[in-house]
Amino acid sequence: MATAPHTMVSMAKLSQTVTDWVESVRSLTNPDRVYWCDGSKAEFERLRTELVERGELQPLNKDTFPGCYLSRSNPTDVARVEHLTFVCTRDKTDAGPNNNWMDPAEAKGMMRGLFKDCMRGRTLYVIPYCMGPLDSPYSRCGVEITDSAYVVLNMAIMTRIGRGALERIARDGTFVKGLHSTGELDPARRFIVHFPEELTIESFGSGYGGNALLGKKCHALRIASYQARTEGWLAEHMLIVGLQSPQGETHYVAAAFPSACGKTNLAMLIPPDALPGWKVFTIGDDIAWLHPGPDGRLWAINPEAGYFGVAPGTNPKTNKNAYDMIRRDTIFTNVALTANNEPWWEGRKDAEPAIDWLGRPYDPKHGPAAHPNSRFTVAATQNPSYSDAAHDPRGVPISALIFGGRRRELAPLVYEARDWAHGVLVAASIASETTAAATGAVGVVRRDPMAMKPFAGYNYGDYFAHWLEMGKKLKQPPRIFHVNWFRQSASGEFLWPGFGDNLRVLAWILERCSGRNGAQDTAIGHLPHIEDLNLNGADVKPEAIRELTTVHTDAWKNEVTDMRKYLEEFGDRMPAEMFAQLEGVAQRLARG
Ligand code: OXD
Ligand code: MN
Repeated sequence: MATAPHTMVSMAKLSQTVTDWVESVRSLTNPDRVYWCDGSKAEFERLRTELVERGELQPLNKDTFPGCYLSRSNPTDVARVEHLTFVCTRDKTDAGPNNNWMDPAEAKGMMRGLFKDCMRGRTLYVIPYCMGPLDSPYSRCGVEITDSAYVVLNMAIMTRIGRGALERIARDGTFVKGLHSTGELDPARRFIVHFPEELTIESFGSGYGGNALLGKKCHALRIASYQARTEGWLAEHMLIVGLQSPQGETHYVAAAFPSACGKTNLAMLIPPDALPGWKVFTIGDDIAWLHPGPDGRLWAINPEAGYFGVAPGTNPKTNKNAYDMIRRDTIFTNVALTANNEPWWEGRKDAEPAIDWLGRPYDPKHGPAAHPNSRFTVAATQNPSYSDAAHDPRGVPISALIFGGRRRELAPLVYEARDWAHGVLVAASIASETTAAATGAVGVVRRDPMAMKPFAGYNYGDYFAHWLEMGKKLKQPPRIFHVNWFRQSASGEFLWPGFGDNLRVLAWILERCSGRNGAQDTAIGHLPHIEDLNLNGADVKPEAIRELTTVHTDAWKNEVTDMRKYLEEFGDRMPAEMFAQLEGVAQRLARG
C-alpha cells in the first residue's frame, strides 16, 4: 500500500495508548505490514482497487449501478453466530442467562491461541473510528484492528474513521479495543468474544458484518449497553426517525424491532398518497444511543454513519428511498446477479437473476438466488430522506419509544403503556419469529426484550433495572408504545398492509404524544378508538381493523403466565417492579 510513511507516523503519534496496543497485537499476530487508516477517499479507492485485483470484489454494471461492487462471503459465513458469541464478565451472573458466558482468563487464553501468528502474510489495518458525530459529547470511539480490507471499506462507510477519530481518542483518553481476524473462516475456529469490563472485543474466524464490523453490534450495542449502564444512558437496537405532520409539527421517535422486521423500511418510510403533507426524515436505521438531556427529555444520536441493510424485499413499493440510494456507491454482499451484471435479490421485481449468490448459474432448484441475509452497505448521506439532524452533536429529542415484535397472533396493531415503568414491561415482552439475520431455525417464536436479546452486553435483570432507573431521571420521559405490523388472520393473510401505511399508526402515536387523542383503556394499555385512526384510502377491511384493536383476554392471560415464567429465569437479578407491573396486567385482565 502506497501511503506516505510520515502520515502513518504522525497518526500513530497521536495516541500512545493506541500505539502501544497496536504494537502488542502486531507482535502476537505477526503481520507482514501495519497500516493506519486515515479515512481519506483516496485510501478507500486504493483499497477497493486492491480487492478487485485480488478478485475479492467484483465491479457491477458501471452504467446502471456506478460505484457498486459485489462481495461473496464464504458460504459458511453469512450471518451473525449467536452460539459462538460470548460475554466474558468476571462474575458469570453479570452476563446473565441472556448471554453465553466464558471465564475472561480462559477466553483470553483461547483467543491468544487463535490470534497467534494469524496475520502472517497479511496486512494489519488499524481503524480508529468514532461512533456518532465527532463533536458530540454522546459519541464514543474505538479502534478496530483487522486483517480484512473488506472490513476497512465497510467500517469506512458505517462509521467515522481516521484522523478525526484518533484525535478524539487522544482527547478522551479512552477507546474500545476491537481485534478482528478472518482467520481461516473455519466455523470450528470462530468466536466473537466481548470483555465489557475492559471495553474490549475479540473476533476470530468470520468476515460477516455483525461479527466483523466491530463498531456495529459488538461495540455500539454489546459493549455500549454495558458502558451506558455505568454512565447513565441507553444503547439500544432502535431506528430514529423524524415525522413532520401536515401542520408542520416535527416529532422524533425511536423504535426497536428484532432483526429483519423492517427497521430500515420504517426509518425511510414514504408517506402514502392518501396522507398528503407528511414528511419523514431518517436519523438512523438500526442503533440509537439515548441520553437524558439538560432539559429532562431523552435525546438520541445515531452512532452509525451508514446502513448495512438486508437487500431481499427491497423494491420501489417496500422502500423506494433504499432502492434509489443503493443504485450507486454501494457494496453488496451475497446478492445474485442479472445477465447484465446488476445486483439482484428476491423481491427486486424489475429484472431476472442469472447468477446466484454462490456464483453458479441461477437454478430455482438450488433455492433463492440471493442469500436471504444478503446485504448492502451504503453511506447514510445517500438516503433521499436523510436528515442533517443526524450530524447534530446534541442529537434529537425523542417524543415516543416504539417497540414491535413479529407476532402472528395476540398483539394488537398498537397500544400505549400506562407510564414509563409499565412501558419497560411492555418493551420487555416483545417476541418475534426468528429471521435469517442470525443462523439457526427460521420461524420459531422467541422472547426478545427491547429487541436486544442478541445484543444486551449484561444480565437482562440488571438491564431492566437500569431502564426503570432511567425513567426516574427524565422530567419529560417519552411515551412508550407497542406495535405489531405482522398480525395474520386464521388463514394466514396479513391484517395490516404495513410499509407506508404504518404512518397511520405513527400519526396516532404522535397525536397521543401531543395529548390530542383519547384511547380505549384496556388491561394491557391504551388502544386506539377506531375512529381516531386515519384510514382514508387504506386497503384494510373493517373486520380486520376491529380484530387489530381488540384485546383477547384469555390469550393475554396465557401471555402473562408465559412472561412470568420468562422473568423468573433471571432469579433475584430481576427487579421486583417488573413482577409488580405484570401483576397489574394480570389483575386488570381478571377484572375483565
Ligand atoms: C442487523 C441485525 O444486522 O440486527 O442489523 O442483525
Ligand atoms: Mn439490527
